[in-house]
Amino acid sequence: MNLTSSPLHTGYPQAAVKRNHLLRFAPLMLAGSMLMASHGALALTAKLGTSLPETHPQTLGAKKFAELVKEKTHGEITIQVFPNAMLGNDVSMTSMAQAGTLEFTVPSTATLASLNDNFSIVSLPFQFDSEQQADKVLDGPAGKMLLDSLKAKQLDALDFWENGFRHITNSRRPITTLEDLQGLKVRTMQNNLYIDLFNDLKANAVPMPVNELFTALETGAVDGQENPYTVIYAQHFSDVQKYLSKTAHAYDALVLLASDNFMKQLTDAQRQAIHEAADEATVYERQTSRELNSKLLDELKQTMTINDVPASERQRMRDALQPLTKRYTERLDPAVVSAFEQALASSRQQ
Ligand code: EAX
Repeated sequence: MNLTSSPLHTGYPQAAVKRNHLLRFAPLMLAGSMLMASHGALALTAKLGTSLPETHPQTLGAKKFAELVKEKTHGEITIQVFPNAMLGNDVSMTSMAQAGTLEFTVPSTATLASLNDNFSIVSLPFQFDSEQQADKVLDGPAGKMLLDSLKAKQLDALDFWENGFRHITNSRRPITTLEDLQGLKVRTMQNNLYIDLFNDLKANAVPMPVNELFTALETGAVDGQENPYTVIYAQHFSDVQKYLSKTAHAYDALVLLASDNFMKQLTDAQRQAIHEAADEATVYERQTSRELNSKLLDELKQTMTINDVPASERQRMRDALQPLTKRYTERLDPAVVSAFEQALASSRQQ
């Protein structure tokens, strides 16, 4: 099987050029960044970087978003999608979007916790019972508080997308009890909550970008990792991991981010078109993620030993993580915590 090709680090392309300065650029520059759109308006080229391969819903959703933006702006805005961490990893691409040197990216909420600790509330272990509950909470006032908070970080957070429930894979043994995690070197996202989560479960957390993970698993630098089935499949982790244990220990959301620097240059109509395209692409991305997550298990069973984790053991993991949940919740904005708790409670009543 063709293993995950290492991302071609082609360096990142030219910065998004500012509309009001473009006119001073040489015609050559105009040829690269600005073309006359079909009905005479000036056209802009923007770049969207994802950290996951072409086949993952994060990138499939990005391509749908780009298609919808081109259609809704009548060709005025063309978004080029660069998958597989070609432009950088979640952390570096988020910084580039803040700086205005990348127009769009789609990191995990775990990455955004470094910009605003309140995003940790999404990553709390066993926080959500289902994708539908996550949609209700994230698409409501509680989720909007998080998205709106990024305006202060030069980011226009457009929508929550889905990465999915995260499960543990490793090369040593099936995880069927809390104790099975002890001593395992587990790669985590570069996020303090995930690092603490696996250390509190007596594993050894090893944070690193997802595009470095396949090699770390292949060389045995780490024993395991945790991700939704779509990432496990798209990154070919099944080639270098024997066991997949269905812990569903956390739900991971992504956020479609626009650089505020880019959005400020646009007309109201173009911004409206981008928000509409984002909303439509969100429905598509979540649907694609759920369809794939439901059928990939059969695919992964071909090469991996897959086990359920008894509810009693998942409860023991949850109990063991209570101190972490309390510690992180106490650090967050009480208004955000209260909004999430209300949204979770009302979603359980429906
Ligand atoms: O962009 O880093 C990870 O494990 C995440 O699942 C993913 O890459 C989100």
